[in-house]
Amino acid sequence: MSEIRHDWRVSEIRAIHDLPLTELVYRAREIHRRYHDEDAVQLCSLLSVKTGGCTEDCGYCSQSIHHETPVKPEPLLKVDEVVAAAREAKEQGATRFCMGAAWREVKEGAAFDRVLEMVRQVRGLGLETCVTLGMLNDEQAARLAEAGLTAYNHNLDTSPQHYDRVVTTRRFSDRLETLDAIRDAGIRICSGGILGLGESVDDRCAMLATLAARDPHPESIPVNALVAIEGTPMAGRSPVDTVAMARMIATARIVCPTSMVRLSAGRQQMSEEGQLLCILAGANSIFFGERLLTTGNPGFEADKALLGKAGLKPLAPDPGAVGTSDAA
Ligand code: SAM
Ligand code: DTB
Ligand code: SF4
Repeated sequence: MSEIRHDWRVSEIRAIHDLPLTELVYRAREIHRRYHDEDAVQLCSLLSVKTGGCTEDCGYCSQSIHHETPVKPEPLLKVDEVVAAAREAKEQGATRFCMGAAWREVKEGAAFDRVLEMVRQVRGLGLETCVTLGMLNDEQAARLAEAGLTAYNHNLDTSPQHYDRVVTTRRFSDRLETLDAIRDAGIRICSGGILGLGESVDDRCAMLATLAARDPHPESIPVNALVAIEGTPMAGRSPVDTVAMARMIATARIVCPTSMVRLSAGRQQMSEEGQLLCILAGANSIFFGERLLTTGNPGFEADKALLGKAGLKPLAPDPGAVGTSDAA
């Protein structure tokens, strides 16, 4: 039977998730070695190009107008500022650059035109280029594809059942529709979730089942640990257990063998050993640089030292993702 399946039952995923950690990690590594470089970790940098003032009410987010958080709304960055940050990330060793905007959805007009120009220029540096701009229609997805976008990030965040306890201003089905628009435009999908939103283990497995049901699987699955932000409804939650992160990552690796599984938000709250356990469990990417969107992340030097200590190397650029015609 093929290992690439789209008919995973939640109970099957749960059985894998609950294996003894040693066996779970062993199985994840077997799959990992078959489909991925054994000792390479992709370094991705992240930049908030439009911060705060978002009309959605996502319970975890510092950028929602529904919560009083320390984040001050800021206008859309200028193209040159973004390109300078992308160039710096590339010099440090990043091969992928992700730009986030605190929008409920993309709107036509000058702001979207500017984001398209950011995509063109970042892609022109020879970096994989990802954006996360909220909901999107077919025509907007096509324009992003034409600008050279590699991937679009749009997280499911949690299970369909738990979704309305986290966000009430949109539906889970809205998320799936945006994923369809991205796929139809030929853009790679980056979609994952967050641990620590009060979900059950079955919710985590149900989210993975929803991702795995997509054909093809999302090329990229970020696994975030909640960064509990002052002023949000999730403030004061206890930090996500590292072993729970490792279990989720290993399960994602087994259920979606070819996907990049990304150890995303929450690393600053983890020990070095905890982060390495997640990499051992099948994560092959980290966010690289001292900022995520509005919160901190270990800096370039700390991460180079961590990978060096573990004998891991930065993943080389993927010619399939950045093309060969770049004047990089
Ligand atoms: N507004 C767009 C959207 O929601 O799709 C893009 C930006 S949004 C900040 C990108 C993703 O970051 C969210 O889907 C969520 O998964 C993740 N995220 C946001 N705040 C977080 C937090 N405090 N802890 C962990 N992950 C978070
Ligand atoms: C993803 O899954 N995680 C990133 C990226 N995609 C856009 C965002 C993490 C945000 C963490 C909280 C913050 O910095 O505001
Ligand atoms: Fe934050 Fe994105 Fe939700 Fe807006 S849509 S509140 S930016 S996570």
